[in-house]
Amino acid sequence: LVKLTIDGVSVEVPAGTTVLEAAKKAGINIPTLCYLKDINQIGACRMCIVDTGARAFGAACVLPVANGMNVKTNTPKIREARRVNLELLLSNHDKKCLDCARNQKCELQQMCQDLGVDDVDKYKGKMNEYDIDDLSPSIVRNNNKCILCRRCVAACNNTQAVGVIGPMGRGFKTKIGSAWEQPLNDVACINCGQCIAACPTGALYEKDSTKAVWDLLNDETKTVVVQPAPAVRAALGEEFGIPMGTSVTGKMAAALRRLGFNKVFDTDWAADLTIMEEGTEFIGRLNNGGVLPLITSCSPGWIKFCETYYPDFIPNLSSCKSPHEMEGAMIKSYWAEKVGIDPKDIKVVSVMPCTAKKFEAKRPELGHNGLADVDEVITTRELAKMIKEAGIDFANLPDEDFDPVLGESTGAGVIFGATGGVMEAALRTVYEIVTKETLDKVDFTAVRGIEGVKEATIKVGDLDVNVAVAHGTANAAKLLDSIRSGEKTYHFIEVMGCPGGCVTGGGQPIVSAQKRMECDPKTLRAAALYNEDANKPQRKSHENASIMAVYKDYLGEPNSHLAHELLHTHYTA
Ligand code: HC1
Ligand code: SF4
Repeated sequence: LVKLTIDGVSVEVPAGTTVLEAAKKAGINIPTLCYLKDINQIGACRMCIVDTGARAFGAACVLPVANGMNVKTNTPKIREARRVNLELLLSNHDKKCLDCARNQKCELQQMCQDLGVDDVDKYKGKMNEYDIDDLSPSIVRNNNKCILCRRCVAACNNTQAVGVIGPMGRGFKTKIGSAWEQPLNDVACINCGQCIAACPTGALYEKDSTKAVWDLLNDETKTVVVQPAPAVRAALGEEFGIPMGTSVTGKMAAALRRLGFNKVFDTDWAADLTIMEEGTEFIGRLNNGGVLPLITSCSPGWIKFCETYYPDFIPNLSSCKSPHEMEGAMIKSYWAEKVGIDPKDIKVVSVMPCTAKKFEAKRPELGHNGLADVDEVITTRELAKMIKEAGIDFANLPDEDFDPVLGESTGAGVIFGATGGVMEAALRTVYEIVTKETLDKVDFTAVRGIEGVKEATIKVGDLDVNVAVAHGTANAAKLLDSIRSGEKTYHFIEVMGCPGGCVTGGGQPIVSAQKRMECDPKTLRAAALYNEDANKPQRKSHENASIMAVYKDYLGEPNSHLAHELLHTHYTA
């Protein structure tokens, strides 16, 4: 352990700890802007400067602790230097906070307030003026709000191994953009939104769909049906001051009903349906010498990554549509028929933790009879915005249920939202179908947790099934490389495009860099889902009575001709 003093407080921390982390341990928050734990640690913005008695101030985020170090984080000189830093950033920042997507959640705004910046125009002068890039179906980039911290660049490059954005130009003309100044829509962006999650300001945000959804809700000729994704319930409460890690399923259903949706269904139902389809596909590939490993296909960012960067793995992808697309297809076929509504008059809105789902919903192959399976996608953040706009007192709502039958799910559907959840849900069903035995323990803990790549060997009857789980496309790339090189062989793989899985998708409530030092949203939000799963009366997809009834009355068998027509798709290299 290393012993040092920070602002007169003595601290003991392991060697290699940064001064920033050591200070946090001592209850001292050093301001940061470019720092993002485990993602961007470059000491560039100079907001975290501290005085160690050395000739120059050091950047605490990259400064390792040393024995006997005496650190001052809060001297008049340091405070003044930080204020000047902020004032210089503001001199080239558009400062239109009132209509900014990040108003009240902006780290720059918060810091100006915390550090007492009282003249935002102190260094008024020439400013860059950039066009807003809003051609992507998922992501909007507004460089007028960019502070060049490079957190988005690190997320895109390192966490996602995509690297389609980076700094360009020099000096005053430096900006973040794509090669040849192309819009994001014209480069190989996978729409994951991890750049948004990393951005401290309003330079990156999702393409707004709330206006389109309000219009649908006001259209009396349409039946508007909503379905929230598994991960939304694990984080929506955060937008209303409810602690991270609290699942708000019942309040969410109540809020959706109060917003005026005609039916409040649940993507978790289709997650159970996905397990029936994908589990059957897996057993079929095992028995018939099909292409293995089978790789899950729920995450549209991952799908685009595979299509773009690893097209040789396309035959490995499950042909299953993602659950919310399946739900949309079933709403516009099975349910429409049941209630006697023309599918043309039904509009399906998905609430997703994901920005790539906006892109996915527009894929022309994801529809039936000329109708898209899903009409609009809003993120968890956009849903929170709509709830606030409607004046709904979310925190005090009663718990309500989803509507039957496309709102009835098992615990297996719930855990889809966390990395490893789809694999665990599939194993619960595949095991029982293959062995015809009841599982003693449905928890497959080996595939839980936030390790980048998880592996397990599961005995299913006579067969040792090798499974792997990767989250974040950089981890997926590592996993695929190990298969390509012949180093690893697997039967079944789950990939989710975002680190942590959907719970920390690009459409989830923003967690500031300071908060990420205190807790890990990946773990806390996942715990909310595992807890909900543990308390569900049914925890295996094949025990979902409404799914079984739909097979009996409508689809026939899993992977039937009709199931293929409605619930499966193909991919393009
Ligand atoms: Fe996901 Fe999925 S789990 S992809 O991670 O398979 O977004 O939550 O809705 O469709 O069910 C996201 C989450 C979500 C789908 C499901
Ligand atoms: Fe990169 Fe994902 Fe952002 Fe696209 S959406 S720029 S792939 S981080």
